[in-house]
Amino acid sequence: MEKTINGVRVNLVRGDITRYETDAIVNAANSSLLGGGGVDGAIHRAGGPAILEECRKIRNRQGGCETGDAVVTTAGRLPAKFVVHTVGPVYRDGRSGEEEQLKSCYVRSLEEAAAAGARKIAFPNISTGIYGYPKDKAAEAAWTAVQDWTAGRSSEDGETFLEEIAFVCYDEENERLYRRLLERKD
Ligand code: AR6
Repeated sequence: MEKTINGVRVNLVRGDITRYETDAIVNAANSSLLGGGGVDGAIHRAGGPAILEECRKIRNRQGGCETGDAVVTTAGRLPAKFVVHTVGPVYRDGRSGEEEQLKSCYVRSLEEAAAAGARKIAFPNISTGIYGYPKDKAAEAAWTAVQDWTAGRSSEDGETFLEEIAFVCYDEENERLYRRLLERKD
């Protein structure tokens, strides 16, 4: 399904993010930037070694990526131009700053993608796999962060750089949760 918020098209799709045609694909990475399982593994496998090569350079330069922050690399063989690697929080009890960190992942990814010149960006459901963030709470945080960021951009600049933000859900539950949020009148 599709919805326009603050002048930006928001697309909700179910599937494998590595196959999604966009400018920037967001990776749910870890602070080492050296790869892992889940969507991180899938992106490195599909994109090839050029991604890891750039990740190593960033690591040498700045020692990795902190939770809530984001860095940009090539997308290698993927259809996208860039991969934005962000590091979601590991969910503990919901009172350890997880929500702010997760929102920061979305905001920093949007900022980095914008700086790289992307007009379209696709997000996986950051932290909701191996990092154990409850899917309903994560979807709510993601949606709020994206709404707030697009609202801020459009009021400052008159128009946003972005054409499309896609939420690419791998599982049925996430797709259902995002659908409910997009259908909500707010
Ligand atoms: N396309 C879209 N979404 C996917 C794909 C895919 N190909 N594969 C999995 N997902 P996770 P995290 C969904 O575990 O929780 C890695 O080892 C998945 O169903 O990939 O942020 C990193 O290196 C889930 O909804 O990321 C870190 O160490 C969502 O992507 C750690 O996992 C996120 O699940 C990060 O954990």
